[in-house]
Amino acid sequence: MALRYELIKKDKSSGARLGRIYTEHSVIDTPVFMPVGTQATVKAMAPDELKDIGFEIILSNTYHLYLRPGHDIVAKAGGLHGFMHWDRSILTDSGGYQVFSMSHLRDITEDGVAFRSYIDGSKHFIGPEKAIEIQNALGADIIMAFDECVPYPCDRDYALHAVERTTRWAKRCKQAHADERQSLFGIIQGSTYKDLRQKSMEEIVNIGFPGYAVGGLSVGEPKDVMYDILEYIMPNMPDDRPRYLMGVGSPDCLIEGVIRGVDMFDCVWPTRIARNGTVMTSQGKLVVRNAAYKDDMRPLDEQCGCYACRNFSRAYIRHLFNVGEILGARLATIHNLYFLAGLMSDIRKAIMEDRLLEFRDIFFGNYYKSQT
Ligand code: PRF
Ligand code: ZN
Repeated sequence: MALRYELIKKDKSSGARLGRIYTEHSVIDTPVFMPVGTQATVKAMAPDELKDIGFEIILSNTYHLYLRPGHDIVAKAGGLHGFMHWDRSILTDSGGYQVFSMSHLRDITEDGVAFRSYIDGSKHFIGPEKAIEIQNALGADIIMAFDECVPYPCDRDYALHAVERTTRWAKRCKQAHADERQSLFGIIQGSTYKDLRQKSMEEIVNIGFPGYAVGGLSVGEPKDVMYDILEYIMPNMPDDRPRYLMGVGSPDCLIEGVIRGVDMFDCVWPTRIARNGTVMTSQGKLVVRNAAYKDDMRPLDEQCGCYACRNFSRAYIRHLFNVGEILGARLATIHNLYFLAGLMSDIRKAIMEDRLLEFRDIFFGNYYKSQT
C-alpha cells in the first residue's frame, strides 16, 4: 500500500500543518520526529521501548546496511521489519548523503557514485537504480530518491549542476521503483540559493512523488540561512503531500521548521548526545556527566515522566557514565527520545489550538534561559 497523507488543519498563526500519514504498518501523526536507527537499531533502544514512548516511525540507512550485513541478508529475514523486529513504519535514506559524507575516495559520475567502504576500503558503486534495488530489498514503507547533497558553502555553478543531476537521478529512481507497497519520496536540493531551490522543487514535483524531502540543509550553514530557505520554498510545495526536512532534530530547529510548514524530521543528534552524557530538559541542556551532579538526587528533568526520570537520579546516572556502565547511555537515550516525542506532541496540540507561535516563545523562554 502506498502511503496516504491527510492534512487535518493549519495553524492560523504560522504555516504549520497538522496531519496524518497512513502506511501499511502504522498511522503517523505529523509533525513527527523520527529516531535514527542507522544500523537497523536505534542505538541503545529495544523496539518495545521505542513503542512505549510512542514512536510510529523510525529511520534507517541504505548505505550502512548495504555494506553490512548486506541487503540480501536483510531481505532473507523478511526485510528490515522482520530483521530488527519493528512492526511499525520505517523510512530508509537512499545513501545519497552518506556516500558523500562518509566515504573518501569517491568518484561522482552521471551514472552514480563509486566509493570505498569506510569499513575495509573495498570498492563499491551506488547509483539511482542500485539505491532503489537495495531499498526494495530492505522493504521500508518510505524510501528516498538517490540525490547529490553538496557541502556548505558551495558555489552557485556547482550547486546548479547538483540540482540538475538530482533531477535526472530522481527520474531514474522513479523508473526503477516497482514495489507499490513502498512510497518513494523525491528530494529537493539547491544549497542556499533560492532560485535553485525553486528550480529543484519544480523539477522534482513535476516528476511526481507521494512525498517531498528538503535535502542539503543543516550541513553547516547558519540556522537563519536554513530558516530563510525554508520560509521561501515551503509555501510553494504541494499541500497534499508530506514534507520532510532531512537531518534536523534540535528543539529550536524542529519548532522553527514546523512553523515554516515541515511535517517530518530525523536526526542522530538527540541519541548521540545522550550517549555522551547530555540530555535535553524543559530548562535547557544538562550535561549529566558533570561532577556538579554527583550528589544531585533530582531526576534529569523534574517535569519529565519517562522511565529514567520516574526511577533514577542525576547522581545515579552521572555515576553510571563515570564508571562506564552502558545503562547510563540507555537511560539518557530513553529520556532524550521521550523529551522529543513530548515536544512534537505539544507542537501538534498547539497547532490544533492555533497557538504555535505563543508555544515557541514560552518553550524558548524556558529552554534557552540559562544559555544565552
Ligand atoms: N540527502 C539525503 N539524506 C540526507 C540529506 C540529504 O541532503 C541530509 C542533509 N541534511 C541529511 N540526510 N539523501
Ligand atoms: Zn525523562
